[in-house]
Amino acid sequence: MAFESDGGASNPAHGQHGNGLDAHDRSVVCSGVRRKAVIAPRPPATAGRETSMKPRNPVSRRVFLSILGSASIAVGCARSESEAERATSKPGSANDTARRAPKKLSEIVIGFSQTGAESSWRVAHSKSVQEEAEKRKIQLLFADGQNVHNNQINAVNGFITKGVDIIVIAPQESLGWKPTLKEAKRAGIPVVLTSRGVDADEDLYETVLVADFVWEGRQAGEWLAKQTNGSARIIELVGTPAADVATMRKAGFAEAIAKHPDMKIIASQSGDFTRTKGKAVMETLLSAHKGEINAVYAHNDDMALGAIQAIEAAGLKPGKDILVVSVDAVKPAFEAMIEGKLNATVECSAVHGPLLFDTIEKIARGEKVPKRTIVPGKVFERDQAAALISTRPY
Ligand code: GYE
Repeated sequence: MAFESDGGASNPAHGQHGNGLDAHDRSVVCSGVRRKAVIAPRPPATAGRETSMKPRNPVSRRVFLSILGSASIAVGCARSESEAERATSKPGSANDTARRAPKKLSEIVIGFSQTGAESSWRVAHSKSVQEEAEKRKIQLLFADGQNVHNNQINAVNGFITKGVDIIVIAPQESLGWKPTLKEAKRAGIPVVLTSRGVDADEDLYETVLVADFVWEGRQAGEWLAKQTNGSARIIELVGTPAADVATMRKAGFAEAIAKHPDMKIIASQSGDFTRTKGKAVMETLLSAHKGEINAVYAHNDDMALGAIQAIEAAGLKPGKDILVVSVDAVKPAFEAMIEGKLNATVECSAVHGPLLFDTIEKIARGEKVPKRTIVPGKVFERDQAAALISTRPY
């Protein structure tokens, strides 16, 4: 595929919202002059499929259309796919990626399938992506999967049918993506994964932007080992079991505590990355294991915050009677650390927007991007919280 760069000469004064223009006949204002930009049609993924860029539901569509400055007009506004290319770009096997028309960055449309809004981390992640799209004046269609795998599959299939230029997926579950990714590949639409990975061949997506989830689990385990001198009876609050992040945070933690025979996981149960479920699970486990528990490892801050409520409701002191360590480093976790209720959190950056759009722009310019980019994190302890809370970006 090939896109053209804007040369960064966009003019925010001309920004529009919800234009709902057709792919074959989209007008853009170039340097104050209204012109017809010929945007070549994309070859359909399947015969008879809709190729129009017109949203089915214009209300749900977030449009950030960039209007170009003069520098980019010369190279961008009037380029189109040649007839010859059109004739040869027909759907084929997954290896047969369709040829795509050159486009300016301001003309590309990104379909973003988000997991949902299960945690403070996720809300911050969505915000970061949406704000960056707006900043760069790139159109972003946002689909909230509401934590239902099939919603995400349907959203991505819809993006393919609409003919978006790039698909971004923050997958709730790692399995079940292969047919949809193959379909995207067949349609020549690059796929970028953010926040979690999928269980599929690497050639079915361009790149994945994630943290080192095993490292995060290991950090939590090592921190707890140090605090307890290698002796603890632990409740593990697991994230969404079908997500790679949960499996990996579990594995990293297990690896760290395996070196300490007196560190035992009494119970390991999913709280689905939510505060409500974290609380409910912890309530049950506190009464099932009365007097036994002295540590909680939660795969995210939200579940830890729910567990803290349950511990308090049981008349115990979180952070003291029961040590609590989790992952994410969201602001509410810093507040809980300041209150002495959470002991430590392992940072997993939610600010993916700038990196994501740098990556998208590289892909759009035809540059190679690494298959995997690891967003680094660090461990924050209770004592550091008061000094650092104002610096937290999410
Ligand atoms: O840690 C958690 C969430 O996929 C890295 O998902 C993400 C995780 C994050 O809801 O809070």
